[in-house]
Amino acid sequence: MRPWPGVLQAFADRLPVSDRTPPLSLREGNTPLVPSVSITRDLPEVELYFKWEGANPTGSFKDRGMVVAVAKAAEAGARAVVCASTGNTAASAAAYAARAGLRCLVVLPEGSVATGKLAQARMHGAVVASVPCSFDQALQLVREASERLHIALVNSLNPYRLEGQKTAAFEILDQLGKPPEAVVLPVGNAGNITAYWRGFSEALPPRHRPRMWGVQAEGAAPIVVGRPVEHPQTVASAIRIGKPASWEGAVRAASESGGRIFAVSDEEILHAQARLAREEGLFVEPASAASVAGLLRLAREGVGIRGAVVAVLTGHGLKDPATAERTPQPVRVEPTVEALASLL
Ligand code: AN7
Repeated sequence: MRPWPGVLQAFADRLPVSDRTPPLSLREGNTPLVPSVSITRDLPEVELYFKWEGANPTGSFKDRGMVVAVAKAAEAGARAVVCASTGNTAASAAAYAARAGLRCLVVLPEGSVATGKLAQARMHGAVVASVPCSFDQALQLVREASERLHIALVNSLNPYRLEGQKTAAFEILDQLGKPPEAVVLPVGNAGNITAYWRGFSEALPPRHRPRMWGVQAEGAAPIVVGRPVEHPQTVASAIRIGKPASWEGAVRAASESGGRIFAVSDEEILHAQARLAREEGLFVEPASAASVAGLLRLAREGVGIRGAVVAVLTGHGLKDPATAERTPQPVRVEPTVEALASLL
């Protein structure tokens, strides 16, 4: 087996790269497509798979697009990159900037970023600015800053991000050996659903493309309610976004594919997260569990679902260890076998 080279090299023929693009790679992509062993039983006519994007180098799907965006920034002679982030974009930007020898400025909404993501940005040497505003305001701020300070913007407004992220669709087709009937994924800034739809549209003729189901959190569901949400609220901090940058891309993906964008409650998200961890062995962060929560909601509503369905698990649970606080505390016992036996 040849070693996996990473997204830039593996998909060079389908990405806007050339001989002049630096060969940046943390061996991102090629993430497992894991068959469901338990949740699939709730969906009798469905073959359910999880696209496990938490297996990427920084623990989220952002690495696919970030490697392209940072390599192109380096190719263009940039010395620094900047992004606003609910956390994962920042962690990924910091890692790839470190590897490429670029400076990195990340702008985070104060108090809204999970501990693990913040730790990543700091460890990778990014300059971390915490601003007392929402993610949406932070994104507006970095748009202006990138123009005035001449530093490369690596949010998904950067077209190279979505180009890189579309590669997950190519991998799913390869791993499944056929197009799935549907793909379900969380929607925050709406870049990922836009990118998946682009990938499937490039790879498949119209009638073979999967339905795209995008899931928002009820307290942060601007696309579902049809207008921006000024104070988005949800336990899933990664998708606490009130004015998605790729709003139209998400709407188009859902409508052209015969899918839809809908919302689930925080309770449904946490329930799905617990089931993934306890029944499937997959610890995902809350935002990622929205995909499975959405699928279970569709099943309850009696939406006819059959065939191969892929739920995208966008980020690793270790990024947001606070969610484990809801589970039983460790039990303090004496260091004896008898004490352990009494626990079982
Ligand atoms: C785990 O890092 O927006 O709909 O700034 O971290 O493409 O935004 C993260 C988003 C889903 C939503 N799952 O994807 C950021 C950021 C996880 C995420 C999403 C995010 P988009």
